[in-house]
Amino acid sequence: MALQTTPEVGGMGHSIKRKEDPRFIRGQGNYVDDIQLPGMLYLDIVRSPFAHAKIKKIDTEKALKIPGVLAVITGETLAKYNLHWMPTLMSDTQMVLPIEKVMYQAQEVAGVIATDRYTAADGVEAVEVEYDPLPVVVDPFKALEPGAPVLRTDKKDKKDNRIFHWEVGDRAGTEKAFAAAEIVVKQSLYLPRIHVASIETCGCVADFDRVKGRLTVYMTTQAPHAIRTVFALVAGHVGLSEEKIRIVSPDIGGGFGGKVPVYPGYVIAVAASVVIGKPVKWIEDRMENLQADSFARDYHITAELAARKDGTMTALRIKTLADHGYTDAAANPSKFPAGLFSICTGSYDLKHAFAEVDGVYTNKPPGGIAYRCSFRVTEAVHTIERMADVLAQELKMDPAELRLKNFIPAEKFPYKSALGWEYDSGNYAAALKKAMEKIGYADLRKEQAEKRKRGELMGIGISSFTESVGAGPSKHFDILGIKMFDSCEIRVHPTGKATARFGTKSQGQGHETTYAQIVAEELGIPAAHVEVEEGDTDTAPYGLGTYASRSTPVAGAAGAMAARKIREKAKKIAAHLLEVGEEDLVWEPGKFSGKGAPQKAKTIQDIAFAAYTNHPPGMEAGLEAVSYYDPPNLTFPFGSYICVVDIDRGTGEVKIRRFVAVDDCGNIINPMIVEGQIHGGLTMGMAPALMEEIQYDENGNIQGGSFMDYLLPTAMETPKWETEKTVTPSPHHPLGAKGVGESATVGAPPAIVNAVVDALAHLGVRHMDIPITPEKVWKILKEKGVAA
Ligand code: MCN
Ligand code: CUM
Repeated sequence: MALQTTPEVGGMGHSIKRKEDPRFIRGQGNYVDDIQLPGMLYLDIVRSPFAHAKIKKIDTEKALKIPGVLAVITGETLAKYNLHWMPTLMSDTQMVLPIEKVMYQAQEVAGVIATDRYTAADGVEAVEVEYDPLPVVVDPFKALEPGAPVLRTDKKDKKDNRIFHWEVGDRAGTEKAFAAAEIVVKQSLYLPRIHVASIETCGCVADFDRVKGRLTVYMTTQAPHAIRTVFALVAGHVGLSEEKIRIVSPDIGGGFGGKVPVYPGYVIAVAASVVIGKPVKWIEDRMENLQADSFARDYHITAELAARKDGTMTALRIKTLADHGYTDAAANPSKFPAGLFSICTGSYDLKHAFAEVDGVYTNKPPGGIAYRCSFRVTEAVHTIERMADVLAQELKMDPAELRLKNFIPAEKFPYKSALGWEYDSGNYAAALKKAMEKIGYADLRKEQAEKRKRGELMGIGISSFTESVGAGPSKHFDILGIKMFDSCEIRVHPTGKATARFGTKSQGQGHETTYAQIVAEELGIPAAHVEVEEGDTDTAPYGLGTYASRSTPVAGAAGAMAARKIREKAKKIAAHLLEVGEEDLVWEPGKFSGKGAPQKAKTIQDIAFAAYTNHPPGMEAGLEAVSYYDPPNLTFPFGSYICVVDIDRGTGEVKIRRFVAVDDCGNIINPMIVEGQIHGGLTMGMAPALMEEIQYDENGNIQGGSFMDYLLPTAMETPKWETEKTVTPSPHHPLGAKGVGESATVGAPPAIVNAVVDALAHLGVRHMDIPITPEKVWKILKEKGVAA
């Protein structure tokens, strides 16, 4: 895209430095835990050591005797206000605090309110709870067996542990295609439970003002407006009505989806503040964050891919068991219990597909999908990109050749997929070819063949993913009935500077910079003079928040549309000032001039001043606009990643030697920020591919509840990422942009797995589940007799 604005204005395409960084780099960010209010109390939470147990007794006496402990809140306390249960985003129900039984290890059992954090922790130690252990269901397959203990005894009609059955596609047509197939490959895959580990854990400061009857909650939320509405719906009956609630998301130290759900801790803090009339702070520690907050994945998948002998894919069939823990608290759009899993046909021109997903209750923490993914796209992409390689291996075909053969051709866009999506634009072959060229694909294959002769293990893996991000359109996407649009309000001040407010909330993505660039692009006001605000429900227009890489596709579009409304008004003012007709005006970023008379021009700053000092008779003063944008479609960013690995035959360690990522997110607002998103995303894709997993033993004890067992990559394990791009604009987005925030996390894992399997393929290895730990690899090497 040609640059329209100068670097000083800094519109689209300029890598201007992030406005937020001076405060972040200097440690001057304002996070929830930085907030100190007069008289503030602290909440700490008693948690269950058992995964499933009856609560016989909660004895608070000793705790209440500790000087500084003011109250112990239990399920019984909340039940008085009917606040002991709350709805989840998937219209299931979740305990705030239990009365009868606990359903997973680390579940909230009681809240202790004290004058400082340490006393609150002492209070937690002193609360005595008597439990009576119940049979634990950990395995989702066993949970569905007849005779399995029914977990949700609170649901009177519930006779089993199935949450939902969901299916999509043409079952009969797909079966026919499979029956007629020349070749069928089948593979089971497991994407384990993982957990985002943002630098900042979750927390809030709830501040109820008894005089005004007003509740302010500073909290780590990616969706402040939606949270305000949920609070009003849940607590309206105790007097918290929506205009009396203010949610403020200050700076957020990483969200990655984990800060979308409502956690019991927030509700307990709010209830405590309302009852006591003082501000109450609750901040999770790292182990609480890992053990009790929303998880991701936990998908048990069986996939079948049908093809012709020449490698043409003909049909895809997928069956999935989704472990949601004790309640379905997934952050999904309401009508999509399996999120956007139906993007599983990926980048391929598949005529027939059918997918089904069953959601299951187990004794694990609730949730689903919170880990840098657009509602289960990660699981879908992993499946199809793995299956493409399984098929290539079966046919002894090069995996790049197989992909190039099956890609949806560039001229077929907009493309209607077998499972119902309309892909907006794409050029998949161009991205893969670019990646192959950059990495030197042909030479690497030669090197691999030579190394194999010498017994060295080297593999090359490809992933050509398609993402679907930016929910709405609101006709398909809603959360608890709230339509998924987003918003922007721009005010241009008399001196030509602007304030722009959005319904989203940055957690590190750089919105203060990129949104300012959108306004700069559309109005020519330098990005440096556009102040961006988000996250305060008292000031920002209503929006659905930041997740599913929707900020650019939806709120960014709203920004462009609001700016265009301002430009329309500015044009009328310019015509008045220049004494010409509107039709005789030409716009270039930052000014209107007369047709054929460029010396007669009025800058946006001149016009802004006039809007308050000399506006045309009959026109309202001021220069402001608001837009609520409902996108006509999702955007479909894509890319091709190629990974080269070397495997140590002595230790089984996988070393990523090279990783080339070619991404296409349409027109780019800030190339440097996009590159940063991709670097971070790739590291966050490598993590589950090689390291991260949360397991439970048969008693439901978590086996990854601290950083001692839950491994995160550091700079040491992170390779040098090599990034490239192609640009295929979105035809429906006002700026031609697509989202990019999750692309790399979605695209990277299968490239890494495919590389490892490729290194071991000649030994008869066809698939490996993530995380690919040295131990797993070493066991294979040992078994095949090649361990050094
Ligand atoms: N961008 C751009 N040009 C494009 C697309 C995006 O310049 N064509 C810029 C945007 O303006 C924005 C950034 O890239 O500054 C990401 O934009 P977008 O793809 O719209 O994603 P969101 O802003 O909606 O961010 C959400 C996404 C998600 S869902 C997760 S999870 C994730 C991710 O962003 N969490 C993050 N990246 C993260 N990065 C940080 N630092 N912290 C997180 O918690
Ligand atoms: Cu699923 S993580 Mo992001 O969509 O906030």
